Amino acid sequence: MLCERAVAVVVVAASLCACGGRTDHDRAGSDDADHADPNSVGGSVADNAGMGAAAGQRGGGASGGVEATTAGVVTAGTHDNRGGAEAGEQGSDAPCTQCDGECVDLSSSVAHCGACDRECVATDRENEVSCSAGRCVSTCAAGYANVGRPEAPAADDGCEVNLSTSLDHCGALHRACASAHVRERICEEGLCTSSCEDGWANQSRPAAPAPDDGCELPVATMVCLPEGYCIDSTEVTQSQYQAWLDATPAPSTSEQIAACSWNESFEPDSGCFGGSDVHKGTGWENHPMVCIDWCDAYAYCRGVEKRLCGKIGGGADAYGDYGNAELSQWYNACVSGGANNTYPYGTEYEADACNDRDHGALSTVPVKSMTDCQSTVSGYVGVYDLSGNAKEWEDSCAGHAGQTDHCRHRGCSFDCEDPELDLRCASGGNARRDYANHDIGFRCCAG
Ligand SMILES: [Ca+2]
Ligand SMILES: [Ca+2]
Ligand SMILES: [Ca+2]
Ligand SMILES: [Ca+2]
Repeated sequence: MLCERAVAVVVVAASLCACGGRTDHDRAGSDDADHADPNSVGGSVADNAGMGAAAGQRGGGASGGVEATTAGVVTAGTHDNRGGAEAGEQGSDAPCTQCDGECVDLSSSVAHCGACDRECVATDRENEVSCSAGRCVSTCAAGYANVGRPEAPAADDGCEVNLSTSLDHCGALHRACASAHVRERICEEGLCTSSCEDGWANQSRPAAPAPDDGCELPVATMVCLPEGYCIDSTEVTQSQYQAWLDATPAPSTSEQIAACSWNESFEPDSGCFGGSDVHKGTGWENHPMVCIDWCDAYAYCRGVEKRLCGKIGGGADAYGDYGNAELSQWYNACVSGGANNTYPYGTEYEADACNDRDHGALSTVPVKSMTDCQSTVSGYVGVYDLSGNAKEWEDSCAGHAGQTDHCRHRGCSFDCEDPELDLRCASGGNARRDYANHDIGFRCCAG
C-alpha cells in the first residue's frame, strides 16, 4: 500500500508540472477565481467538487480524453486516455476535436464544452463562465445559484436558480419554502410568503438562511359567502389570540392605524381578564377571546392577513349602516344575506339556540358549542355564535379621533339583559374604541 500511494503522488506531481507548462495554466487561473468568488453561491459547493475532479484528471494528462470518452465525441486525444498512468506522455498534444472545421479542446472550450457547439451559458446571471473537464463551470451573480450541472451533450443552463423566487432555494441555496398547512408555496424576494390552508396563517416569515416554517399560526376557519367575501366561522378564541401574541416576531404596536396610535399593548386588559367572571387557561382555550379593545381586534385580524369585519367590498362600514345587509359584512352574514332573518337561525327567537341569559351559562362557552346557533340557509351555514356568547367588535366607528371614538360591537352576549331584543342581528351596540370588557370579543373577515 505504501508503495502504491507513493507512486500515485509522484504521478500527480509529475502531471501537474507538465500541465503547468501548457495552456492548462489559464484554466487553473480561472478555477482559482471560482474558488475565491463569494457570489458563487450554488457553484461553490458543486464546483469545488467538480473542480477537484477536474484537476485530478488534468493531472493525469487525460482530461480531454476522459471527458471526451464520456461524451462519446472526441476521437483525437483518446490516444493518451487513462492508461494515463504513463505520466511520461504528458508532453503530448492537447486533445483536438473537429467542430465546424476548427480544432477545439472539448475539455476547456467555452463554445464547445464537452461536445461540439455545446456552449456554456453566459448571461447577466453568470459572473464568470469557463469549461473545465468538459463541464461548464459558472460563478453566479448575486441572487443566483448554479444547482443543475447537466452533462454534455445536454445544453448547459448556467446559473438557473433565482434565489428570490425559487420555491426550493428561497433566499438561500437549498432553503425550501415549507409546505406545512400551505395551500400554495410562494417565494417573493427571497421570503416565503406562501398562502395557507383554511384555519392557518403565515404570520412568521423568517429571513433566509433560517428555515421556513410554512403556515404556522392556527386561526379560525372561514366560511365564504355568496356575496364574495369570507367570515370566520367562530369568534377568535383565547388560544388563537394567544398564539398570535406569542408569535415570532411578536406583533408590533408601532404598525397600527392612526386612530390606534394610543394603543400600547395587545395583551388583554389585565383587570378585566383577571376577573373571576372570565375563565381562562387550561380547558378554556376554545372560549372567545375577550377583554381586548377595538384596536387589539383590528390588529389581530390584520396580523393574520384578514380584516376586522367591516364593509362589503372593502374598508370600514359606516357607523349608521350596521343594519344594511348590502353593506355590513357582519350583518349580512347574521341575516343570511337578507333572507328575512331576525336571528342567525331564523325569524323567531329561540331561547336556547345561542349562549344568552336564557341559556343560563352566565359566562362564555366554547365557540361553536351551541350547534343550533347558526344559519340554515344554504350558503350561510357554519358561522356560529353571531348571536350571543361574546359581543363582536366591527370595523364601524363614529369618528377617527382615536381612543374616545365609539365603535360598533355586534350580536350581544351571554350577559345581555333582554336576549330576545338584544340578540337580534339588527341590534347595534357600541363602546369606546379603548373599552375592554368580559363579554366583548371579535371575529375576522376576508375579502
Ligand atoms: Ca446550472
Ligand atoms: Ca411562516
Ligand atoms: Ca390594547
Ligand atoms: Ca358572538
